[in-house]
Amino acid sequence: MLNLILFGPPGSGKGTQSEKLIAKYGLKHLSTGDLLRSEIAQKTPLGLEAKSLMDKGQLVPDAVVIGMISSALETNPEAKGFLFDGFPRTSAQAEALDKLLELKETSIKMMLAMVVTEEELVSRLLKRGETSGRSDDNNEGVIRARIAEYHNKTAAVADYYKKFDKVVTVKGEGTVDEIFGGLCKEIDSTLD
Ligand code: B4P
Repeated sequence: MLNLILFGPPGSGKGTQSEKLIAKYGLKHLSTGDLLRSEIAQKTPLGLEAKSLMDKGQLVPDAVVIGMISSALETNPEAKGFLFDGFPRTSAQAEALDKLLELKETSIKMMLAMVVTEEELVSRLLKRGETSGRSDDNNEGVIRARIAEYHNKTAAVADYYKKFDKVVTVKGEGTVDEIFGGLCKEIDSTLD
């Protein structure tokens, strides 16, 4: 199985690049952000709890997202591989993911970490907020809180995978196609 993590701060292009990567490599896309927004749209109790945290720019509890990923892995037994987008976001999530994959006798092949400056992140997210209807995108204070959560809790996830020599950094600024080219080059080099 080809299991990849697409990693980076909010607005680094994870969702954008995921669409292209799953099409090229035939992977199943697992985005915890998308799964949470689907719960919110259906007004489930989990969605209501998540919305109040997401609207403040905070992460939702580990147990909630680990549970969602666990059931998504169970419901896709035929997948050739998974692209994890926006997950894991804490060290506890990373450890849980390793255990879940071990049960399926597989593991993470590589973490692709996209690098983008903070000002570019804020500008992209404010721009998306003009049209997306996402309440976490239309307020600069909330966007900066999300970036702070990334530095406080999520950046350490890259250190976790560095211990296993699984992290490659990729430039996350430029055109969408240029960035996609950089990601594919790294993935293809592990498939040889
Ligand atoms: P996510 O849905 O994961 O969203 P995100 O990090 O904000 O954005 P993403 O990185 O996917 O956006 P993209 O760059 O593609 O998380 C939302 C919230 O859910 C979190 O704050 C948290 O509360 C919660 N959550 C999710 N997962 C969690 C977890 N595991 N644990 C706990 N909580 C969790 O797009 C940004 C914009 O940039 C777009 O408008 C795009 O068009 C634009 N863009 C992309 N590439 C560009 C380029 N090259 N040039 C210019 N613009 C570009």
